[in-house]
Amino acid sequence: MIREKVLLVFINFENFKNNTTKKQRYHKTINENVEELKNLTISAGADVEEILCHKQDKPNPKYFISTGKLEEIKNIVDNKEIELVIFDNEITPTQQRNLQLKLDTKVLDRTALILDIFAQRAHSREGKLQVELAQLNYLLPRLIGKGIELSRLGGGIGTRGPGETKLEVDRRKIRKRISLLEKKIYQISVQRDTQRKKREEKNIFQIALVGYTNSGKSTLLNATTDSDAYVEDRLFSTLDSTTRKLKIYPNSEVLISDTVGFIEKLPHQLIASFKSTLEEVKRSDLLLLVVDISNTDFENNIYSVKEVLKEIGVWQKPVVLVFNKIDKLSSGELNSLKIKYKNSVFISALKRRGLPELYLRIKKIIERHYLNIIVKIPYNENKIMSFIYSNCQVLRRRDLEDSAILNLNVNSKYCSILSRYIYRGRESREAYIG
Ligand SMILES: Nc1nc2c(ncn2[C@@H]2O[C@H](COP(=O)(O)OP(=O)(O)OP(=O)(O)O)[C@@H](O)[C@H]2O)c(=O)[nH]1
Ligand SMILES: [Mg+2]
Repeated sequence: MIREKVLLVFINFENFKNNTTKKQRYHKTINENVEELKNLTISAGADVEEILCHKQDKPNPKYFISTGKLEEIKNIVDNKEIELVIFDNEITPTQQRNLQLKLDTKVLDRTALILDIFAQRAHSREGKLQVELAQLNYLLPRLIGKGIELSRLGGGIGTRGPGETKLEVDRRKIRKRISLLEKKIYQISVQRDTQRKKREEKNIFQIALVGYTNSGKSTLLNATTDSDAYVEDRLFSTLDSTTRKLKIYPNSEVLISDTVGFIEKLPHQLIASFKSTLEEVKRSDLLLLVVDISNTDFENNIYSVKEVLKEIGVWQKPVVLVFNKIDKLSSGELNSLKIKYKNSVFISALKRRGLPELYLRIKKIIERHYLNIIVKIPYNENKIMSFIYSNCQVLRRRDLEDSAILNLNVNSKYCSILSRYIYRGRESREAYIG
């Protein structure tokens, strides 16, 4: 495969700062931004030839970048035979078109780059449909008027996914395709919902692995379930969700799911299209937020993940911060982080270190999730009796003349259903033990 030669452009509308200041606390420093866009470009299969950082007061309406700097870019493009210019900033469809005409080369922004990586990684039918939907939603406003003639610019980054011919069809056809894709994705999600409902009815405890891309979620899934999910040192290796039984509970039903990783400024088109994949996260009882502790920017990464979790409406769930890759730290560094993050778990998914502590934490949360109650059920209440046997763990049962007294472990969400059967007699413990 031919690797495209890329120029990366960063424009800062404030002062450049290499250190994180209070104001920038939750934004990457320019160096970290450069590093991340570089990694994204490499993950997309291209070579970074040149990087250009520029400070500007405000965006130029026509070209986004100032005209002086544009000339400099034009020279670099011509001299180094650059085939693709990627802006870290979001540029408007009109600016993108003007830049392409002026530079006579392909121009993309960070969103388009991420969409391209997703298009390359999508293998399942659902994944492909979701990425195509996100790409078409991104392309639609870019097809105004004359449209961008991507086909003229050949293949490579930004042209994968919906084929060339699709890009040339008019907006009406694209809209039609979008609604067809939405329908297909909906149909798949309905099938998946049925499976999920079965799990929910069975009172299965579900854990979801969430975190920044490349933090080690799939490695942790493999370590905790003896499976072999795809792992690689690149961004967005996983797109589809995988669900497995947790090893520490081989005979009971505790499931753990791995899913797509997040990134700062994750394109909203992607979040919208991956709704059904992210449903796994929405339905879970516990989130393990996996953090690559060896990444100097891990605190910002946690913040970005929280932002996405808020956006999909799951930030209220119990969350455990799982700091991964501790094998890459010195014991001094590790100890000071352990003091700072007292309630977190520190592991190395790769070297299988710290897993017993993680299991202990999960067990405690599961125990809290299930309440131990004693109920008295009259024999003629068949419905509630069968509900109990299919949804609760029956620890002990004592049969009386007209009813049974049961000691149950119940998912807290079912307590309201059972509340009127709670056996409150002063002798309840003895009655049950009796
Ligand atoms: N040193 C070290 N490397 C690790 C550890 N856990 C994972 N890795 C490496 O980190 C890289 C990414 O791991 P993955 O498990 O694919 O990460 P992920 O979070 O699933 O990534 P995406 O699916 O791309 O979002 C791989 O090269 C892993 O071998 C660890 O504990 N220590
Ligand atoms: Mg993964």
